[in-house]
Amino acid sequence: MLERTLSIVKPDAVKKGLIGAILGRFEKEGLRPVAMRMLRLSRSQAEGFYAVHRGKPFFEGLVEFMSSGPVVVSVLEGENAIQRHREVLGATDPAKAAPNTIRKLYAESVQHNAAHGSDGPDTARTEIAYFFSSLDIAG
Ligand code: IDP
Ligand code: MG
Repeated sequence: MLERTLSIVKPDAVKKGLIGAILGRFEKEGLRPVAMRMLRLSRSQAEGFYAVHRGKPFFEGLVEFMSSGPVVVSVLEGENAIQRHREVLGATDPAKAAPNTIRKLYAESVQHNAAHGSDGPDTARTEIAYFFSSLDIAG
């Protein structure tokens, strides 16, 4: 099934010059960019994006981190894009991520973990709409 997912290169990876490596890897895996933008999230924009995690012990640190520098947000399209993107991304905690996944290769810690990917069809729709209007999507 052709799907779209929301992908973010997080501030730690942007700072380390890994935008090309990460997006290039997704392209090699058959996940084609159909919309893309670089921006710096405000604290309230980061809180809104991660609203589902409000109240968790890591929420404040996550918001601080996600608004600490620029990110690259993109919509990636492909067969089973949501699950495929999560597989290539690897587990949230890089210590538990499979070999050769983005997080195993590039993440520093469970918080500074290089990239984000939507976790299901409903969140993909909501997250894509958080950053892009239908007119922004070229695919
Ligand atoms: P995911 O990004 O793999 O979907 P989520 O559980 O949705 O993981 O958590 C969102 C983000 O919050 C993670 O990617 C990571 O940056 C941060 N995070 C999650 N769990 C922890 C934790 O236990 N400590 C610190 N940060 C965390
Ligand atoms: Mg998640």
